[in-house]
Amino acid sequence: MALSNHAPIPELYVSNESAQKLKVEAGGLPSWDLTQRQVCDLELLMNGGFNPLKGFLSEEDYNGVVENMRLADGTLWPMPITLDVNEGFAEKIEPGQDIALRDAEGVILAILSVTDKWVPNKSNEAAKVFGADDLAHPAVNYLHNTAGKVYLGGPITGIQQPVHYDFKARRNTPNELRAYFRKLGWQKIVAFQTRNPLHRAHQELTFRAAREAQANLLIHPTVGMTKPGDVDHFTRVRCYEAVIDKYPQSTTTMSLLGLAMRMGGPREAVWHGLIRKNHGVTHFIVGRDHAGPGKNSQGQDFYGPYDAQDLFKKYEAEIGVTMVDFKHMVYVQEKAQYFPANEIPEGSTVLDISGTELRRRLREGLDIPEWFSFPEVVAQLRKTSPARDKQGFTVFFTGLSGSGKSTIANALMVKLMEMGGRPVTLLDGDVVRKHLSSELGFSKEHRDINIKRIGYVASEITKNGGIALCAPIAPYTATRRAVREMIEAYGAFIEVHVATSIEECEKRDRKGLYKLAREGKIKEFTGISDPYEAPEKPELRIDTTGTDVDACAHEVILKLEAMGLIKA
Ligand code: PPS
Repeated sequence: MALSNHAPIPELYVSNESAQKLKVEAGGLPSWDLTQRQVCDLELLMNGGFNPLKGFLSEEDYNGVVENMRLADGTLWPMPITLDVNEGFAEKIEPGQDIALRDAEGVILAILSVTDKWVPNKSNEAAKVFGADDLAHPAVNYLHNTAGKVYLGGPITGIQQPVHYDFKARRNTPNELRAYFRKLGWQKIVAFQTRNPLHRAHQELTFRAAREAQANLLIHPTVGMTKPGDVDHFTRVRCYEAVIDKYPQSTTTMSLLGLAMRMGGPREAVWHGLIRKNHGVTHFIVGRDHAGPGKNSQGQDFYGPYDAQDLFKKYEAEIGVTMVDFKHMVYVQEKAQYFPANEIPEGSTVLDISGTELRRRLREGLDIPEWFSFPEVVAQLRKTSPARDKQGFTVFFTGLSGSGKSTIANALMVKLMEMGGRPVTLLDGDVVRKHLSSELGFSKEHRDINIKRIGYVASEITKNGGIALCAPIAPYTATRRAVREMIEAYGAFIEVHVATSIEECEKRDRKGLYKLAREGKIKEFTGISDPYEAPEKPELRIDTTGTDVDACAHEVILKLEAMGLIKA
């Protein structure tokens, strides 16, 4: 029976009393520490956001969902909600067993009664659910590189909600929203899903949608996991709060949804519709490229711009939510007003700023016009994306022992300190080995641990707006790439290959180590008895042969200037 948007929706929680008892009993069960994404999924399973699911999918339901978007009983459900675990854990678990599901702090949130255990065909899942087995898709990358190899399925007994310390008052369960709508007598509600800050085009679009549907408006942003590289949710919520009072209070409300998005385009739009239905919504806005993951490995869009609308429309009756479709909104200068892209008056001047252009303007501290966004929103965004010359960054020198890395890094440090403005930290190879990595040797495994420690410290410095200068040998390409990824989440990473030849390094032999290495008295010595994989495309390559240190450090300064990281 279809639920009215006011009636309560079934939850998977047990009563408070039973929860206390269960929690004690669950202490003795095998337990699984949930990943961040699994905590998001579990919360929506337990509070009815994923109704009619009663737990993590069984193998039969999973196959149906992957192959034709339906559970085994024929119910429409487009997204596999599975509990992925590693092989080591899976070996110890058999169907029929109960397991305790814990959050990152070890709190028991639920019990899973395992009915199914199987090894999924991930390539098939990627191709069917996301349209391509291509690692450029964030959910496909997650599936292959983060998710465990084995899936466990079965019903859930909910013990308690995951604890959120952030924006508590803005988070609502489906039943809380339903009760709110009931109290206010809202019959028609149009929801707007977003993972981005709201700019004027979004406001215009949501206004128009509410007007067209003659409905109240629910701004329903996702604050679980979104696309890697998105504006963090703390900043986004501050932006939403800055905009919400520009809406009429009597017909608009905002609530945060702790959903872990998959960026699955068309299938995701259908899923979003079902989730909103559970939250008591009657209409849902599906815009251009809804939940789009960006470009594939061939540089093309994964989905067509209106594929999501087409699929939603096809299943609209079954979803039980009316789609409000919207074309991309653009600003028409002469009218000083926003129009859907297909309704632009002839001969008018259209203004638009893409997401990429917005990020560039924020990075470079350039103007963001008022027709595009609200000054309060821009101010929040500028706080988290200061201009490039105010952001943290890391200069990572790599090269053979004695190539001149430390010497150039020291000279560079002095020059940057002379300029002032940001704190500078030098993580020199030798110094790190003394203070951070004193127990490590020079095997590949130990070198990798050493470099990842340096990368972690440098990423923290970069995140907090400082400059990290690193000068280890760092002989392995893959490890350097991992460090780059850690740092680029927060700021620029400049790899400088100090490409002084092995002959020159050995000739200098400032520490006498090459001689000992040749005599076999030092084992695994880089360049002599251990490999060095030279970077193929570093931001800068310097050969110190015949060039003085000052000139080398100056080359780095010029590079930093060209990248906008320092101002002359
Ligand atoms: S690594 O590979 O990045 O972890 O190495 P790193 O931490 O930079 O340490 C290199 C310094 O340790 C000294 N040393 C050796 N280097 C290479 N191979 C072997 N087996 C070795 N044993 C000791 C050497 O002095 C390096 O210092 P630099 O400043 O590079 O000359």
